[in-house]
Amino acid sequence: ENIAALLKIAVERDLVSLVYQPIQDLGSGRFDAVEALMRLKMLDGILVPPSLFIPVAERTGAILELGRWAIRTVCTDMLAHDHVRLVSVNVSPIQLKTPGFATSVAGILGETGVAGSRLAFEITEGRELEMDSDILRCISDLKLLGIRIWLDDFGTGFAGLSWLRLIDFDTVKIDRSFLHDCGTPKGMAMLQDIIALVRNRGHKILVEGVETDEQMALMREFGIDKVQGYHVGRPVPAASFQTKRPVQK
Ligand code: G
Ligand code: G
Ligand code: MN
Ligand code: NA
Repeated sequence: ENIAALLKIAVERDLVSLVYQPIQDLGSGRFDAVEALMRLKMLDGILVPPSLFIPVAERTGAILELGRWAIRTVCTDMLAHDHVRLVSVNVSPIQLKTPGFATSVAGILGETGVAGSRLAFEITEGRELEMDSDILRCISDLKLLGIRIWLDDFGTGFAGLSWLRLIDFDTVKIDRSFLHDCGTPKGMAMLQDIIALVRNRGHKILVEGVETDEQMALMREFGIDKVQGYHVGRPVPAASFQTKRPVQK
């Protein structure tokens, strides 16, 4: 339909872009990591939300070209921003399952001269795709390139727990709904349980959706490794990165 047609011309017509949202490391206090988020606009300039176009891109296979474009763009943006230590990129399980994906990533790293250790790939537990040996092999190839593997939106799907058993994620991102629900005793207990579960398995923890001073204080009290959310900073284009910090609050 409409979006599918748009996705076919998105790269060549410059309809797709990336914004970067800062991630703060609470241990060091540094804002030296960012998450790359894709933006798609229609021909009239109106933005299409990712919740609409990513599923279509996955269904039509357009995610493969868009994904390669995103990784290449992230790498070239990083060359101009030495102070950004790490960029996390959302990667669909469809990409991981495509033969040659890790090789094409290695090619992009080689051409741009960016070290794999400056990238993390965020994987969201798939709705329609199960973890299988192809994906596991791809993940181990990516790790050999130095790329970190993060689990995104943990706690929102059905597969998260089994993925934790199968994959040694560097960092697990706890979905923002758990932080937003922690105003009630039940919600707070749930957040603490999830944190304990992830921590006891040896993964670093990033909590998403930190919006207030109170939430920030709670994250410090809980010893959370990294935080992300409007309190830390909103997504911005690479051109507006600050010199010392990826993004101004
Ligand atoms: O800002 P926000 O609405 O962009 O992001 C919503 C969701 O869209 C993200 O959490 C992520 O799951 C997805 N998303 C954003 N950018 C990308 C991308 O480049 N690739 C993939 N596969 N998903 C993305
Ligand atoms: O990859 P993921 O689905 O987590 O993408 C992050 C999404 O969450 C993006 O759409 C981004 O705009 C949104 N987001 C980031 N920080 C906040 C926040 O503090 N509050 C809310 N409500 N949304 C946020
Ligand atoms: Mn993400
Ligand atoms: Na997320």
